[in-house]
Amino acid sequence: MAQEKEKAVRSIDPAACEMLEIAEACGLSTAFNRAEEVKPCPIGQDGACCKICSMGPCRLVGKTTRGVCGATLATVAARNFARMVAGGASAHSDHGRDLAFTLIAMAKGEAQGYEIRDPMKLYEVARFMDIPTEGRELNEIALDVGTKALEQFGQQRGEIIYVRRATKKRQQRWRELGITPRGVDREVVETLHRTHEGVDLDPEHILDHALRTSLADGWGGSMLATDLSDIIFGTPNPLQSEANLGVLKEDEVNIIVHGHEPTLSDMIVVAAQSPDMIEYARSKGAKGINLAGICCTSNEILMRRGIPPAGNFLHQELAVLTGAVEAMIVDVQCIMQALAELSKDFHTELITTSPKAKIPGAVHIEFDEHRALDTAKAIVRRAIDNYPRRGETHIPRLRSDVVAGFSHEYLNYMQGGLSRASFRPLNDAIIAGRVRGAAGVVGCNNARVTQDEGIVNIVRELIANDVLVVVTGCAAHASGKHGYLTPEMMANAGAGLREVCEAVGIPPVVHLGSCVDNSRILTVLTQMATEGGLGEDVDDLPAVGICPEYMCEKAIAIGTYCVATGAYVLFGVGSPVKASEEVTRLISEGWEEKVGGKLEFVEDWREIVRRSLEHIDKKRAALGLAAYEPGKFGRSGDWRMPELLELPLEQRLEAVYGGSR
Ligand code: MSK
Repeated sequence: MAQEKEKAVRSIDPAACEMLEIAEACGLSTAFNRAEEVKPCPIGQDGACCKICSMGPCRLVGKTTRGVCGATLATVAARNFARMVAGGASAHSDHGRDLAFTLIAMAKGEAQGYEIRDPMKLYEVARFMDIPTEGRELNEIALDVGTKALEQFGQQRGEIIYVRRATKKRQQRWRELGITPRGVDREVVETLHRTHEGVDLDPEHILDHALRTSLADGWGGSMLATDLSDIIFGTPNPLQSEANLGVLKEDEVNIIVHGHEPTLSDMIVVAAQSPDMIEYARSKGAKGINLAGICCTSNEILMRRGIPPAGNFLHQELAVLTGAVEAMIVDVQCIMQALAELSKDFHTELITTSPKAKIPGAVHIEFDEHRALDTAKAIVRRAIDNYPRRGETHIPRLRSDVVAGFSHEYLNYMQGGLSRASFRPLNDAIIAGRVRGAAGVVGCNNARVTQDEGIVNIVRELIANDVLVVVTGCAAHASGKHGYLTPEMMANAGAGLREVCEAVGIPPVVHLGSCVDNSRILTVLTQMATEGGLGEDVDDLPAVGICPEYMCEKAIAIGTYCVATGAYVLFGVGSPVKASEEVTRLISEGWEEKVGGKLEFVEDWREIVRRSLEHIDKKRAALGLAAYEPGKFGRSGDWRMPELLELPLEQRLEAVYGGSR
């Protein structure tokens, strides 16, 4: 499945390589060396191990083609896959559920420190949910929105409300296939039931329900998480920041927030920026308090508050290794248990905060939104108290400028201002061939492949071939660390794409947010499909989804809901259903016949690029668009580039974004 790696290619990020040398010199373990020491089980890796009952585990390899109960390889692989989707959908959706609880508490005046930061979005969501707004107080509307959102999780019959946002054609297709999600929890529970020993034993039937469960995530839990976050914390607008371990500071209290949820981290930002906390930090000899992020908690506060990311998934241990982190505050998801052990070798305090997630060896300070600011201040104070205990430090001097935080609302706005906001300019650019197509590059790092290599190479090749790229999750952090989230990256884009980016004022690689914000990609794709000129549904679009370095179940759920929405999705690393040719075919050609999208696992990033471009060109041809011609466009705006690249970043941003930053 995954490629065997030499130590020299553990990462293409020089900051990571620098820290890994230090880890090695100190004899400290990280995921990078553990991935070399702990060999993956080849049977489980390929989806051929069944361990859902105690007659097993049954390993379906060689001449063993059935388990003790008679389950076939295809049934076993399909069950394993469906359970991954259910696990991923649960994680995103529980995140969304908690935001509904926060919104309700806030509306009742019980959530200390929170306020509605985007009332426009509240009105928009309320109208969408058929909640009356006229003559009502914001908090009354917010209470109804939160309650309605919460109902989506426990709903037993009917359709979750957000499927109405899909194209009419797509909604119809889901209904005909019987895969429209009824309620988030219902679909997840049904997956676990169907994949229990001796229930649903038809691989295709199991996978149909995996599609339904994934839709409950993408068009349910995740989309709600995004919308409710925008209401509570603000809808992102582009802003400037920096990325990589070099954002840590030698002379300030460094606090890292890590995980996925914005609820506590947003309050940590408020606490860390409060004058009393800054004064307290100074009293301990620090010049101030420096916040940074890891994983998707980082994306949440990057795109709304400009807090710099210290890195992606595989950077979490490397941040502790700098010796400069006073506290690492974690919530849920993607948090390595190894952090607790590693932190003991430094002064870093690992603090768990979610009632759902404890780590042996970590300090647990439970977060409760009813006393959010008090909890945040207590945590920040604890980090400050830890500053005098700091020993020797080693912070790599590597950081890159980033422009982040493009919500789909802002992309609309950029393409026509307040009065004519639309996706018309982008659609026209694709129709004309200036932009060849679009790609979403998303997902994690995986210690079994070279960190950032797949992500960065794919992004580079796509923009050079005039494909507009949007990024989320740890792929967004990889793009940021390697300088791809800056306007100057236009210089590496194909001439047509560069021209469009200059005209609209977007970089060729657009930061769209966190993992739950992959729902923003669904919204963008749907809007492109309904705008006109590019077919009638998402599967007509010259667009692809790519997850080059996936690591967790959430990525599988995301990939599956994108396929169910009509996208061609390519994953790197290796296939979790490789052992079964039947399941491999069912999720690719089989799903393409059903829903227009397909899922493929391809280890080589070059082949991912090749298949992506081939697919985009095939869709262009099916739409009757002119064949893509590199070099045909791009002369009208090129004159600005040399001049722009001479300018300091601040002035470049001003020239590209003007007053809209
Ligand atoms: S954080 S799910 S490693 S993208 Fe969203 Fe990164 Fe993957 Fe976690």
